[in-house]
Amino acid sequence: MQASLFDSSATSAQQLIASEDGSDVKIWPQFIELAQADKWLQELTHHIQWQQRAITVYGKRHLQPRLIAWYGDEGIRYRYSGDTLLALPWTQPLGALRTRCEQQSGMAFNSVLLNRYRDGQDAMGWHSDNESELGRAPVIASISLGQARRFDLRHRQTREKLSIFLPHGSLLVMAGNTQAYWEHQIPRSKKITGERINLTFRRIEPSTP
Ligand SMILES: O=C(O)CCC(=O)C(=O)O
Repeated sequence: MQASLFDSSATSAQQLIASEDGSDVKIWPQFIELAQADKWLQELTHHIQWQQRAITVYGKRHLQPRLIAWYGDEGIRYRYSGDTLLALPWTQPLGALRTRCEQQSGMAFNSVLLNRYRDGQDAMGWHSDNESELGRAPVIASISLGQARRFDLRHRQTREKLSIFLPHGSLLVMAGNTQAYWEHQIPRSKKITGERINLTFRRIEPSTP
């Protein structure tokens, strides 16, 4: 299912999912003004410590098909798929983006996972952001910069599917029980040649050792 009422030029919030199970997904298609989004895209492309890291999926080690980076408050770690990331210190643009996301969502984020898709061959498979250190009902604020990519959501039980393109400068917020009931992915695409950077602001529970 496409998100049919989605207006990619809107600056206000559009509700994509609001279900009885408590799932809640909203998008602000033009959250960041164009000139500023262009500036941040350049800045992050050149001044983030990008890495291609190995993870374990179904018992096999392989390189992730994209570049990633992990920044946040001192000592914040993120473990997923057999990898542990230790946060690098906040930079000025990441701090500014965090503030924008906090003001919009009313949440306090202590970390950000960055993904860099070099072209349509870079992708992210089906998953939920449901690691225990994210807490029971995590709020994830996701900024997209650069080439618009398709973002798919799939309900774990009903198999309902929803697809949208995430525009340059957009903010997507997944909240409530979204991570319990829905998976998401960025699929490969032969047609895509441009680069995209995605930032997902998160709150890691401080009690995690
Ligand atoms: O690139 C995206 O928009 C999705 C990122 C994502 O799913 C994640 O970081 O868990």
